[in-house]
Amino acid sequence: EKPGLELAVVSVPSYACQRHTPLLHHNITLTDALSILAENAELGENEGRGVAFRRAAALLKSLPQEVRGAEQLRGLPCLGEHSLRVIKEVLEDGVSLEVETTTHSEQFKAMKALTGIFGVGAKTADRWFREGIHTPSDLQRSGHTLNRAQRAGLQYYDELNLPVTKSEAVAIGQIVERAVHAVLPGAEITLIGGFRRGKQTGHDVDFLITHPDEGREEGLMPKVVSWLEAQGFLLYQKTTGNSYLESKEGPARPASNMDRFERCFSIFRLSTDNEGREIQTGREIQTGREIQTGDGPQTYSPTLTNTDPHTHSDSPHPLPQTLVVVGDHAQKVSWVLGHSQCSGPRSWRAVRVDLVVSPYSQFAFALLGWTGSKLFERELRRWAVHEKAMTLSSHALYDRKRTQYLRASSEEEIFAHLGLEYIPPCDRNA
Ligand code: DGT
Ligand code: MG
Repeated sequence: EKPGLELAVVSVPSYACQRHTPLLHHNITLTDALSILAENAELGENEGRGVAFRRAAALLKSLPQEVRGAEQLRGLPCLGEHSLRVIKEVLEDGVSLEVETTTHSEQFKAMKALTGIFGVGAKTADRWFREGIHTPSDLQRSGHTLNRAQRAGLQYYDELNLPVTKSEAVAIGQIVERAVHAVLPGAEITLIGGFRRGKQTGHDVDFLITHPDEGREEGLMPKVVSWLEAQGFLLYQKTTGNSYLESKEGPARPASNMDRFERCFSIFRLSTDNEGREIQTGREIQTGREIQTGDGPQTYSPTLTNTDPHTHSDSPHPLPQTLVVVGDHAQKVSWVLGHSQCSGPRSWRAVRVDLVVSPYSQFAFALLGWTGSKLFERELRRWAVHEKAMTLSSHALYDRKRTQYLRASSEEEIFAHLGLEYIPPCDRNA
C-alpha cells in the first residue's frame, strides 16, 4: 500500500503566486537539499539554474503532505529532470550525493563565508576565492582595500550572521517608529520582508514607510537617518534618494527590477540586555535582578560599563532610553559578543536593517513587492507578463493591452487586477 498516492491526481497550479505556501510544510528534507543546489547555482552566478531549483522546492513546500515516493510526483509542475533526480535520491537514500559534495566543497563553503560579509556579492567573492581567500579572516589578513560597507561587514561579521529574532525586529521597529514620528508625525511604518510572512527569524529587518498625504514623504529618509545617527542607533548607513524623476521610462518598465524608492541600507546598534537595565548617558547600570537564559536563571551583579566608544557621556546627543530584547537568543548573542574584538562582553548587537520610503499612491505595490519571498515576487512578475500582458513592479502595475496603469490601494486589489486569488503574506513563503 502506498500512502498518499492521491497527491499525484491533485492538480497543482504551476506559478508559485497561484498557490498557498505556508512557512511550515511537510517536505523539509527535500526542500533543504534543493535549496543547497539553488544557493550553489546562485553563488556560481547561474541564475536560471538557481531559479529552477527554487521553483521545484517551492512546489514541494506547497504540497499538503509529505512526499514518500517519486511516483507521487507524477503530473506535478515545476519539477525539472535535475530536481526530480535529486528528489528521488533523497527519498531512496536519505541524502543526495550531489548535495553532499556541494556542502563539503571548499568553493561552496568559501563562497558562502565570503558572501556572508555585508557588501560582498558573488562576483567579488569569486575573485577573492580564486586568489586563495576562503574566509573573512583570510580577507582581513590579505590587506585588500575594502569599501565602507565591506569594512562594516567584516567588523560585525559574526553578529550579522546571527539570525535576527522577531523580538529584536519588534524592538528595532519601535526605534524606527520613534525616529520617523520625530521628523514626520502621521507617517506610517510597516514591517515587511520575511517577518511580515510570519518568519520567527530573519537575516535583516525590513520596513516600509509612507505618509497618507502624498508628497509629505519626500526627503524623509535623510531626516530619519540624521535622527537615528544623532541618537547613536546607527553603526553604518548608506542612503539612496528616490530616482523617479531621473527615469524617463515611467514607473513600471521591466528593464530594471531595481526600485527607485528612497532607501537606506543600515546596520543598527541594538541593546541586547535582558530586563533590569537602564542606560544613562553612555553608561549602563544593571540592577542585579535574576534573568532567564537558555541555561536557567543567572544573576547579573551590578556593573558600570561603558556601552559604546562613540557615545561618550559628554556626547551632545540624548542616548537611547530603555530598549530591551528578551529571549533565549540573548545567550547566543552574548557568546558571539563575548568573543568579538572589543574588550569584554558588551550589551548590544549589530543588526541589518533596510528602510524604504514609498509615496502613498505606490504603497500597495511597494508592500506587495517588499513582502517576498523573492521567488513569490519573481513568480508574480512572470505571471503578470506571460499570462496577463502586464508589467508589475514595486511601484505600479501596467496593462500593456489597455496601455494604462492600474491603480490599487491594497494588495487585494493588485491580486484582483492580476486575476489571481488573494494569497495572504503568511502563504507567500515560496
Ligand atoms: P530574510 O531577510 O533573509 O529573513 O528574508 P526576506 O524575505 O526578508 O528577504 P530580504 O530581506 O532579502 O528581502 C525582502 C523582500 O524585499 C524580498 O522578498 C524582495 C524584496 N527586495 C529586497 N531587495 C530588493 C530590491 O532591491 N528591490 C526590490 N524590488 N525588492 C527587493
Ligand atoms: Mg528581510
